[in-house]
Amino acid sequence: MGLRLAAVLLGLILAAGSAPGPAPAEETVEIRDYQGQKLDPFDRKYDNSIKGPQKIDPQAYRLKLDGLVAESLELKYDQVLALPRVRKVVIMHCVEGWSERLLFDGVRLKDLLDLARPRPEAKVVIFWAQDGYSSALPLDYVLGRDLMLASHVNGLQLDERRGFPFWLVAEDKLGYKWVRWVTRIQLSDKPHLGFWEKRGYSDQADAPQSRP
Ligand SMILES: Nc1nc2c(c(=O)[nH]1)N[C@H]1C(S)=C(S)[C@@H](COP(=O)(O)O)O[C@H]1N2
Ligand SMILES: [Mo]
Repeated sequence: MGLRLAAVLLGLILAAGSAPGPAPAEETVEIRDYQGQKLDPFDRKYDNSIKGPQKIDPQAYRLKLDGLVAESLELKYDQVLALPRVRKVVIMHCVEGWSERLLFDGVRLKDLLDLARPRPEAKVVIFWAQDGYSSALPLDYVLGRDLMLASHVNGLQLDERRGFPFWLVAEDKLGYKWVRWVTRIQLSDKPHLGFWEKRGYSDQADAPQSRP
């Protein structure tokens, strides 16, 4: 093998080695066991969402970032996915008493927000969804807890039921903070009561610490 070819091959191997693993979109088999942890299934029969599953056209979809930001943005699905990918097992607790342990792939909210640059007055992050649903979290919490916006669950791309294109992984907060079908992320200096918060559910929404 020529030296030149060897160098090219080495370059390819190094590039492959530094990639964050196989792109989740290429995975077709659901992951149900991850690093020794049993995961709950991607598919579920029930859906408690206010208007049921949402159909979003991936081509027409734009994620809006606006409000108290230096630069308002509209990002395509692929532009969001081009950010550094993160993968994590997280448990979601619904206020009704059930919970789900799932493997999430997505991007950091911090990386997304960095693109729009929140103004110093911004204190609250409001997540809006295709079905008109919303919920909000303190900016400090979103950044401090290093929350992610998920595109995949158990290695599979989100679907109409799970929340395609993006599902907020509101770690340690109750399920109603986990906004699905996210279409807009708005920065504000005022508290915002979301769909369930307006109907009397806690805006703090702390989840139980663990699941038996
Ligand atoms: N856009 C949107 N996101 C939503 C909801 C909703 O109705 N609309 N329901 C929330 C609630 S209450 C829970 S527990 C989780 C999971 O809801 P599911 O049980 O209907 O899957 O999604 C959350 N995200
Ligand atoms: Mo819920």
